[in-house]
Amino acid sequence: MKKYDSTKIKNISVAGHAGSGKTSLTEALLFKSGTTDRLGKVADGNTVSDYTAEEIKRKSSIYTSLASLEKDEFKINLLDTPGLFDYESGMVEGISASGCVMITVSGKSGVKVGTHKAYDYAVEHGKPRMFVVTKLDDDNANFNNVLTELKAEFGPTVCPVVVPVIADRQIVSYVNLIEMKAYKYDENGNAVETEMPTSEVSDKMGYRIDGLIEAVSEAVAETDEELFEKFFSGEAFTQKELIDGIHKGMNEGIITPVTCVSSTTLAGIDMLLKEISLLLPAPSDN
Ligand SMILES: Nc1nc2c(ncn2[C@@H]2O[C@H](COP(=O)(O)OP(=O)(O)O)[C@@H](O)[C@H]2O)c(=O)[nH]1
Ligand SMILES: [Mg+2]
Repeated sequence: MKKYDSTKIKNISVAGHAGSGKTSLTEALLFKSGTTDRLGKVADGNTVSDYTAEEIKRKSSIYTSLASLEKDEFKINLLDTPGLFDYESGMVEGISASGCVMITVSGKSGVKVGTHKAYDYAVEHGKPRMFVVTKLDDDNANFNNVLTELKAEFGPTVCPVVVPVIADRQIVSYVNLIEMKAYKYDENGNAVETEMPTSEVSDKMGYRIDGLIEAVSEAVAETDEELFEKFFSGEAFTQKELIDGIHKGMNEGIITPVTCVSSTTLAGIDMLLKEISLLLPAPSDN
């Protein structure tokens, strides 16, 4: 592995309720970035993170484990923390050692005690945070409900940056609200650009895509006086302004981005890797 200076290293802890998909997400990120050549499963006891005999037996993380990947010019260190309450000290250690916290929330079961714990520890330790809604491939996943819950529980800093487009109860594509582009995923989790949803489709989802794009700009406008003026003059932000604004807003704790994935089908994992590289802080930011 190359040597990296501190501006090019990102230390991220993966925290959240037990069973919300932290270990599977870590595994998916390692695989999609080309760091590993197979996608391990918690149930099969062959993930990078849960490697001790006891963890394999319990099918659950007990210890915090470190995995690294390379993306763009960055070295990304992922600290997969245990979510079980008995091992809570592991989560606290992981969060305090990292530069930011990726909080997993199950797309099926939503916000739980462990979600609040992870968020509160992150705030307490002054760490920027983001939410990753997992398990979107599951028939019982409901992104809209989880997003509504996140906004209700964690307030107006919550800002979606990737959302699924749902028609006839199926996910047809994912919209990246920063790029303003829609992607479909093939069976290998590779993205193919597709058309943005029509307003008819958007109307039925419980969230309107144009409203969400506007909300991202509004959140970014709050991060800087010049951007605030630009927003109110009705001018659209460039992609760079959106990215830099979210990055700054995260560092100041006034933006908590939300993205969504399936660690099983790998849908959304490439976008999350991009967000890690573009939005999340490096140690030099602090
Ligand atoms: N269908 C589906 N199941 C998932 C996904 N991510 C995790 N799971 C399952 O959810 C359970 C808990 O996942 P795990 O990664 O161990 O969660 P952790 O306790 O937060 O580390 C396991 O049975 C996983 O196979 C996903 O994206 N889709
Ligand atoms: Mg785990």
